[in-house]
Amino acid sequence: MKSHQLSDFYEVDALFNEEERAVRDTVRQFVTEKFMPRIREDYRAGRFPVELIPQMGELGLLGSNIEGYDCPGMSHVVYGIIQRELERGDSGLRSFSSVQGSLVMYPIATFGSEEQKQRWLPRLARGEAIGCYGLTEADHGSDPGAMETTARRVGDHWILNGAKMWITNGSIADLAVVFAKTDEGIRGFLVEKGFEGFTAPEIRHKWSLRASVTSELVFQDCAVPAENMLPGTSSLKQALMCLNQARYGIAWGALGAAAACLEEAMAFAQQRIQFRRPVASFQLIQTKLTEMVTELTKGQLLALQLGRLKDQGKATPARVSLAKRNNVYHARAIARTAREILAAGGITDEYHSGRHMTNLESVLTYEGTHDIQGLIVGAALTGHEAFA
Ligand code: TGC
Ligand code: FAD
Repeated sequence: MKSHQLSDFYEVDALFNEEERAVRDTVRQFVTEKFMPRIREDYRAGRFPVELIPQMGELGLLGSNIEGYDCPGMSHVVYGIIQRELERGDSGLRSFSSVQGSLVMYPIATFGSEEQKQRWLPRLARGEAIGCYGLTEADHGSDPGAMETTARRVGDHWILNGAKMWITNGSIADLAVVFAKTDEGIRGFLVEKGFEGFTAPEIRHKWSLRASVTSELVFQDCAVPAENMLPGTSSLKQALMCLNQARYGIAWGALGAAAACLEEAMAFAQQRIQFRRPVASFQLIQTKLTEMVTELTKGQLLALQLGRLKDQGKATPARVSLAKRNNVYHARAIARTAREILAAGGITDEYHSGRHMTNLESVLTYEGTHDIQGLIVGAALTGHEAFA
């Protein structure tokens, strides 16, 4: 079976319209031609390919579903397809786009002042400015409402103190969207690179997402001008609204990583000879491949229907969490099974499945862990919150 038939077994892509198919092909070509030739070296070096950012902007891959202010204004399904094709390359490439679009441009577009939108959105869409999103702290991950970072109003400034942890893009960002506790509740702030009292040291030596920048954000009496507060923020709710956007993209993105692993495992199984036969001819390998195709296909149907619901304004947080939870979990299982089929070779970077496998460990954890997504769905189903 040809690889596109294998990774689209139920012809789900045939349900795409012309624009959706065109975007899929453009992003796949970009990833194949510009990203794949360099990912091994970037991953080994622990480096994000910043050189590709302007082209991502040109292609409309940054904040593709944000409208106005020179942003692409495409549908949520198109946004999902973009995330899927980026993550076929690497979860770190998709992370960059997720953070820029869903966690930086979305809050500015939704909670920002007219001046903030005009100043930042066009530059972020073009990739001329890079953003990051600071919610998590070292001691407060799943429970961000317990954050300790504070912002105190002094004259025409807010003074920020505290630290955020595990922040994607942190050290390369021109702008950090940071949530902090104030006397009036949790509010969002636009903290700019170079503000006195603000540093963003990079976290090195990761096993996972090595081609993505992860950092700490430290605020020591950092003075942020009053006009940099996001006026539409007043509680944790607005921070959580951003997460719905990014979790939605991840539900699609994980499918890209899974498809890449499936295709790699199948190609290997067909050409690898043991006991005088291709290993693809063994029953145990075939049931592994069947399981992989089954879960990928189910995930694709889930993502597309979620996308159509989102375009109709019906993607509730629980619907988004269900898809993020399911698709990442099964993508991780698919990547592990691919590595198993690749056997010894699969533990080296001659193959990509091992890289996807370790990346997906982060994806399962960030944007709310697998179990937190389960509790979000459980609360919506039963009416009983079980977080504490
Ligand atoms: P809780 O009391 O339940 O909620 C507070 C208020 O917010 C409302 N709400 C939501 N609104 C919109 N969307 C959602 N998903 C919402 N979830 C809750 C809720 O209705 C309430 O509103 P109101 O009007 O009554 O005030 O809040 P809680 O403190 O009990 O926490 C709930 C919980 C555990 C679900 C939440 O905090 C959570 O989702 N925890 C997981 C944390 C997380 O996902 N962090 C992600 C950080 S960003 C990241 O990982 C980026 S990775 C980027 C990359 O590289 O791709
Ligand atoms: P904890 O919350 O300490 O959880 C520990 C364990 O306890 C987990 O298994 C969890 O599922 C479980 N647990 C917690 N609460 C419960 C409960 N009530 N019931 C049952 N089990 C529970 N954050 C940002 O703000 N911005 C970013 O850009 C960002 N990027 C990231 C990039 C990477 C590579 C990584 C790894 C993380 C990133 N994060 C970011 C942080 C991420 O969102 C958190 O790691 C995640 O929310 C989990 O928090 P934690 O690691 O502190 O785990």
